Amino acid sequence: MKLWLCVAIVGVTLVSSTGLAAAQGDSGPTQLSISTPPDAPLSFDTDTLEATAGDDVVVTYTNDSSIPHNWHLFAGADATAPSIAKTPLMAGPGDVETVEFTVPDPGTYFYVCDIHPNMSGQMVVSAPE
Ligand SMILES: [Cu+2]
Repeated sequence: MKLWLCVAIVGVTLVSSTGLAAAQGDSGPTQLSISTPPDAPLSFDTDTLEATAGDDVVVTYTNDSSIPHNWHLFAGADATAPSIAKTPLMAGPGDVETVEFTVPDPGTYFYVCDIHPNMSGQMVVSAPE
């Protein structure tokens, strides 16, 4: 009985993940990368990320500095707007965190490190072609 239940759970999991992959197309979510370099420990390596509205994206943040940081995206021009997505604070160096979300409507969205307001940039979202 226990074995049968296990098989049923695995089967349901396989079916649901296959369905999800099909809905997103074969290529899966769009991958975006951002980091803090060791020689500029209070900055992001880019102040602009580009994305397409409606895409599923995975943002991978790599902290190569020795200072804790994160990456936090807001639904507006600054950090007073509602939060869209963020990675946990982390210790670095070499720590990697990812966050997955659906890209909002076309526009320009603010991102920042929650503990260093000078570490900021913008995600520029364009309409799908
Ligand atoms: Cu920081």
